[in-house]
Amino acid sequence: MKICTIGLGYIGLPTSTIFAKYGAEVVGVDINEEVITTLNAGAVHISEPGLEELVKEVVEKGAFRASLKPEEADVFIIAVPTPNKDDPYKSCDLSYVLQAVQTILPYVRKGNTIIVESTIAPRSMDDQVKPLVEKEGFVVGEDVFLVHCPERVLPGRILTELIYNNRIVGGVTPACAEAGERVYRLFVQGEIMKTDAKTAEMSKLMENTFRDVNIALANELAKVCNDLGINVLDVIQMANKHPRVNIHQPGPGVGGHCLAVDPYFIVAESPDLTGIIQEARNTNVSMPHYVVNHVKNLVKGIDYPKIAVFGATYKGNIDDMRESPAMDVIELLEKESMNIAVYDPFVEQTDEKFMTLEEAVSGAHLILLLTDHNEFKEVNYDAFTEKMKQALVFDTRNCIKKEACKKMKLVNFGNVH
Ligand code: SAJ
Repeated sequence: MKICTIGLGYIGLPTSTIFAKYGAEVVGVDINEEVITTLNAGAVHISEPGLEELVKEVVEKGAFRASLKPEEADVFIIAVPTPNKDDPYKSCDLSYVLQAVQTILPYVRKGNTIIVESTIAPRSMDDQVKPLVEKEGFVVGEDVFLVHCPERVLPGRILTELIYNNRIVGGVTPACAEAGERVYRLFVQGEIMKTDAKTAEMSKLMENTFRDVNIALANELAKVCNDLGINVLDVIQMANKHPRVNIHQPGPGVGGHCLAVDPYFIVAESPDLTGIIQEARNTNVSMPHYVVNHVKNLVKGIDYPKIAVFGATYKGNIDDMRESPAMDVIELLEKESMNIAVYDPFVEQTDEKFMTLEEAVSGAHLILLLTDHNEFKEVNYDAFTEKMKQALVFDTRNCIKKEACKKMKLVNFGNVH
């Protein structure tokens, strides 16, 4: 089977190389020339556990190569970004997907399958992608098979989850779903669930919305508990002993290119029917401000306090800063005339705010932990007390152990009130 993938980012590259490992001939297409050169040399431009080794392996065995131009293939897979549009409801910007479809159409032949993996608004396949393919004279479901197969992998565990997660294969017609299943059978060991395209679109969006709404509930609970002088972390621990309750973790907000983006795609389609989703988004978006208000209290009375920020990425143990709430907190703190020193072992120190651990804590009035990297869970915070002007940590992720802070005052969402 020859596969041509469009987009070699966080999803397109791991998907392409897994297909290549499991026997397909894969040509991966991207518009970035540097990405193409890097990959063809067997190196990677994104960090994900195991990916570099896999790219090297499939390039060396000649199963994968990167190119600026698409080629004829049996299967085309589109994995390009779908950001929010700059409109009041932040609707789904489908332009990169539609552009990718246009780019491959000259290479599409009868019998080919076209798969969109990018996360898309409900009805995009039926209402927007299908007409483009029909315009070329193809009958969808007979000549060309059109499928939406949303990716559902967790950054940091992509290569494992690609193989073992259950997979939704949404065909524009039942024959399209059959064709999609044949493609993913090559390596997927989870269940392959066949459905129609619009059900697949909505299922994917709702998975991330479910998580966003649940995190919002935890964040709202944190605010209420702090207001009433109750330890929210104890409350969550107690409540989660109930067999059917699973309250999520409060934190400085929700980031990444999925949870902070996808719920709006549903809202934009049905604004009058999505009160809960909208309110959850607002709650999560409010969290950086909430954290900053607590920081202001913790350093009250200090002129130009130095804040050592631990972590800038949107979650732990990855290098991705997209929609990171930590970056929002940093920006807000700077507006409050504070001296911000950021340490993140996963981020290249390109900006003068980013520095080494030593430099960040030296002379600081507060360590503000915003990302739960493993390294931050293992540090001995007491070792910093002499270097700091004030021995104080605010752990917004509840990940620092009490034993690491015997001399240092440890504040978290449970006791910040
Ligand atoms: N977060 C909290 N509290 C929690 C859990 C998470 O504040 O209890 C925060 C994280 O710190 C982070 C954000 O939420 O800022 C999102 O992180 P995440 O680990 O929940 O998810 P993502 O965005 O890395 O990946 C999600 C996954 N979706 C679900 O778990 C339902 C993944 O399976 C999807 O493939 C991915 O979105 C995607 O691409 O859509």
